[in-house]
Amino acid sequence: MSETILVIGSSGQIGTELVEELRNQFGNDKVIASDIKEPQNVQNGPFEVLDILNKEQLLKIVEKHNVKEIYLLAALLSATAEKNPEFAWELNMNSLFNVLNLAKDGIIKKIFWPSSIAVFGPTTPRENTPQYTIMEPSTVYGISKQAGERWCEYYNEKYGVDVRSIRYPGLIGYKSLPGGGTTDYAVDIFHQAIKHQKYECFLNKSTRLPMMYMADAIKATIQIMQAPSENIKIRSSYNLAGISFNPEDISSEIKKYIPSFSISYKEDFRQKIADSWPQSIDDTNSKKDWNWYPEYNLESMSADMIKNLKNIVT
Ligand code: NAD
Ligand code: AKB
Repeated sequence: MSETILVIGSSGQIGTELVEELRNQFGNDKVIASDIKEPQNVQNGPFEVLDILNKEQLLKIVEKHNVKEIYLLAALLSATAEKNPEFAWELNMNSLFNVLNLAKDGIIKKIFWPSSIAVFGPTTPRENTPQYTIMEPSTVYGISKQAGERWCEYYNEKYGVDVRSIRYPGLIGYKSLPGGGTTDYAVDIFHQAIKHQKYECFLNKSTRLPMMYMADAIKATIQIMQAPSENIKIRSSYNLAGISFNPEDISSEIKKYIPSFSISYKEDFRQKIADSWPQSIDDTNSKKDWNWYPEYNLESMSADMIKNLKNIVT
């Protein structure tokens, strides 16, 4: 049987788009989608219900499909994790161990596991945050991502596991909805602008955060996985930069297309999380090691979001 790729957490914001693009590039039957919940949209290819915390179920699916590469996307994100810290730790860490151990045992060959800008904390330099810097995350999500990075590097050094990782910024796309993060406002704002011409933002107007258009994030994810192993010099996780903006910047951009749009502000607990994160990221190492470059800026991203969402949102 030919080798396949397994995407775990395929029904989420990133998984929905990643499965589509992997299938475009490698063929529908080569990509096995899996999630604890069924996908909302029809995906043209195999799907398995999988609870990543169930090691036996994972092994069965890996053997059934001769899986050799895993993209592990199942996790609780920053805002949801703060509401259930113990479970967030269990899911975010044990999912990673279950997959790392499959590679350690020689059953699979390659892993993609995403980290996040949440690995940084209030003591990190916030502008142009370097690859190597102070990392004292103050959220359970950030702590789990930082620990995950350490474990990825450890498994690579001790057991030769080929694991690759990116510290994604907040991701924005029109094909799927975000799953409980602090940067979710930057997707919701487009939906509300088209539906109701107004948006109440849970972050204040000057909260500048690193963000990226989903098309760029998917490109980076597949690019780092396709790069020759010797080019991947960092086995914890790579900084990745796209666009930095605050709610006021994105609101001005939306007004170019929807002049009646208005934004109001009502901070909630996510403000404190956002205040602990960088405002912009230095991704020199990604550019140097595996030729990363982003294609979208705030203007082109907003234009594409609005053009596509106008056909979807009613
Ligand atoms: P999401 O919440 O949209 O999707 C996660 C998916 O995992 C969901 O479909 C969920 O049903 C599934 N899942 C949850 N528990 C599971 C379990 N026990 N077994 C199998 N599946 C399970 O998240 P996302 O935005 O797609 O993020 C994917 C990964 O990327 C996460 O590790 C996240 O931390 C990371 N990341 C995302 C962003 C972003 O802006 N979206 C930014 C930085 C990092
Ligand atoms: C979140 O807000 O939790 C995510 C992330 C930046 O990791 N989008």
